[in-house]
Amino acid sequence: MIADFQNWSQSRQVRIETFLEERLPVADCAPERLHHAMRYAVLGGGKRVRPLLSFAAGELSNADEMRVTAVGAAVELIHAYSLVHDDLPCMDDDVLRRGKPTCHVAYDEATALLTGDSLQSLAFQLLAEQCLADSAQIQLEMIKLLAQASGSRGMAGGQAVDLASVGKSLNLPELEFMHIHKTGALIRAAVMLGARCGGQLHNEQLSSLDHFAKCVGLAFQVVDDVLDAEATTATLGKTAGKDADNGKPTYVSILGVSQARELAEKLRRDAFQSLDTFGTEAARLKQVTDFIIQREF
Ligand code: GRG
Repeated sequence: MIADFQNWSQSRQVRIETFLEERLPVADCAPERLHHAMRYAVLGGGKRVRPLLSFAAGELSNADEMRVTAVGAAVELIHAYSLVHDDLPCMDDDVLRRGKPTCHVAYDEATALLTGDSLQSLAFQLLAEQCLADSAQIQLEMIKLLAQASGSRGMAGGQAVDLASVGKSLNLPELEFMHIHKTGALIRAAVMLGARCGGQLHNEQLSSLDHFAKCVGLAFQVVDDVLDAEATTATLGKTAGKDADNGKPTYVSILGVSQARELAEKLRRDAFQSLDTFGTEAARLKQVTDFIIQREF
């Protein structure tokens, strides 16, 4: 079972990498520095958990793999843009990402800003270029879904709340609100977009899947907070202990490590329960969830 998941995830990671490699502008095409930085920020790193969720959710609706590859790659481009901007001195001011210098360190701040902007545009270009669904109406809904998940009522909004929370003490519901947006919105989009690449699911199935994705998004962040508190910079490939140093409220600062781990386990149970309606078809989604919760970086 473990070997089976490794084979499955590696083949999808390679597919995403190849697709991104081919769709990103070549580095020797003008403006070379910007194109070089875009490739630097996206290729050759990252666990690609969001595309893995898209592929696994796509299995629930018998989705075409090429469609899922396009949506997984688009989500990954939005994710890469968010990391580049998050690392900037005006935000988290970090020097290490995926085990290498952050984009603004390797290039410069202005290039990093433009890199994030261009990756975001490329994500939507990919969604517009590729057939993603059986009807144009569904395809438009899918593009809107990613736009909403990335924008001020999704990831960017969550980042705004995060920046405003530095040095403040948040309670658990406030922390949850922040992470449902900052981290959770894109994870939810990855799941829902993957599923929508295939045959139409019932509304009830879509809402169960959305609840699953919400739980996984929160569990992802709880684990991220535990890793930030417990793992080393070498393992993480990014600066460990950053949240505490920056005076940011986290699940660990509010609950402590042991209760934070219990919360991740509770979210896992809740997530799995909402997949009951799909029976054995949801096995892959459960495996990806466990990969997210058991990850060490
Ligand atoms: C700048 C608009 C804007 C948003 C930034 C998501 C985010 C918002 C910032 C990232 C900062 C951060 C470390 C958030 C915690 C959760 C997270 C997204 C971790 C990194 O994701 P992984 O573990 O990274 O999937 P890899 O490198 O594997 O892709």
